[in-house]
Amino acid sequence: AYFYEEPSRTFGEYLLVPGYSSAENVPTAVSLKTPLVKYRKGEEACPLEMNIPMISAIMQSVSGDKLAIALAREGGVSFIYGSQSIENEAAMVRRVKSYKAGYVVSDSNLAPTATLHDVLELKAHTGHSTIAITADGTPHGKLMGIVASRDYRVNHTPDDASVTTFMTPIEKLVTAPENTSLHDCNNIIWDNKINTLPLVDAEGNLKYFVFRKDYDSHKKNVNELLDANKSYVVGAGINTRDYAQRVPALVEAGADVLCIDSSEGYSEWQSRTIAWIREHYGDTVKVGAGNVVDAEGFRFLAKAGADFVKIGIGGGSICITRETKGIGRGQATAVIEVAKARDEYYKETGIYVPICSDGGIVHDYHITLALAMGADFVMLGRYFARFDESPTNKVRINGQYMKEYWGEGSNRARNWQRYDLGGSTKLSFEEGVDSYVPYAGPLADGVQTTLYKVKSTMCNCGALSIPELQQKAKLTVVSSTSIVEGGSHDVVLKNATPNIING
Ligand code: MZP
Repeated sequence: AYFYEEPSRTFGEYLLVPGYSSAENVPTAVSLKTPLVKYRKGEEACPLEMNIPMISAIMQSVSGDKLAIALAREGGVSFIYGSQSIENEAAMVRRVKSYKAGYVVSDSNLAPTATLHDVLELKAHTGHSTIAITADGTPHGKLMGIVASRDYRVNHTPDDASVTTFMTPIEKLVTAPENTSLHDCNNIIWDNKINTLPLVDAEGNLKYFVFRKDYDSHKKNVNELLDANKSYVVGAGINTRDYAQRVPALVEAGADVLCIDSSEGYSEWQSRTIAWIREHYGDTVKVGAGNVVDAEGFRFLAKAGADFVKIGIGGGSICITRETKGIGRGQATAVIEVAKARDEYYKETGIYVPICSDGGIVHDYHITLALAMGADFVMLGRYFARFDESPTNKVRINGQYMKEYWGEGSNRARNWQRYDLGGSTKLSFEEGVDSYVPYAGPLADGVQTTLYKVKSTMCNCGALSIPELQQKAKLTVVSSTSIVEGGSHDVVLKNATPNIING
């Protein structure tokens, strides 16, 4: 047997040591752009990039079409779960792809006293987040006004975290009650010489924006302003059994990227699946593979032609693989080793194969650590399951709102293919649990808060981009005593809420 000299470690055992921050190191200047699929040295741009380094787990309790739309709006990508019939999975992909953020209505359909609610009525059945009002109701008509729900801003300014930052061109923040008529909105905008009027509800919470008529008038047409010809990017999970049927259906439905979903990716089944895709689609169909936890596993999948490689065995919050089978590796050690292998492979071949740290992100700062250790992006299950948009029930337990969250290896998901080792005997023992996670509201709010923290930490490390963070980060292993020191200690907390899992 081979014995590793060092124990394998996980994120909670590391901290970042700050570097020099210049005056330029402010969160709004940080870019979180990252490649999703492989590219060759010298190529102008990676064929598929993300604006934020987050993808959602290929799980029944996480990645349905609703969550996929919400995450795509934030600049990330969901992978629709594959543990369902081919038809249902393809239908989910199709729903995401056919979703349009913008919707154009004719000014003549609106009375001069029309309120925002009247406009929103028009879009209620379509679910669009942006309404443009043009003189003739076509995207090319004269723009009369734009109404956007609060998540609009993230489509257009993905790096902004606050309303005031969003409205940089104006000097003062003017808000109006959400039932102000559009006509009055325009007067307020005009009187105050502002571009954007946030509308708030009775409690003062931001609800919608109304934009000045000529807002973004440099844009060619309204179509462009509404991201209308573009659909959201969405991924989909596949397995190593029915790929000859599932892949064509997902490609036909419009999936932008696929990923082989397996707890153990260093296998002949994965290379056969990728080879089949290359034989039938060449490089036009992008497919990630995994999961692996060492350099050997990475090299195997990179050579097999994977577009990205996922890292992680046994670290997922709902995972009991390590307890059941005794396999796995501390997530931090796995990421560090695979990142080194990715860089070496790039030097040797000129091909950059992005890597994804999958599972085990408990605190927001774990994302920053994973990126600093070399991950190009992270995959999260528990994190996304907590939001409104995840497909599971919201329930009240002991006075607290919770969302259900179960593993793909649990009896509830019965996704035995994910744990399949081939051969005729099907695996049927559980490797995952069925659980609750504390409800955390809308995805947009959660993701923006998380990423603001990530950007702030990056600034503390003197980094304005993920590659710069990877180059400049200084990481230290911490002792168990200093981990205790890192939380509040030796004080009695005023608002301590017992028995709540950390969100
Ligand atoms: P987490 O974000 O909840 O910590 O982990 C999510 C990851 O756990 C998934 O992306 C997947 O790799 C893994 N997973 C999903 N189901 C199971 C299971 O039932 C599992 N064991 O380990």
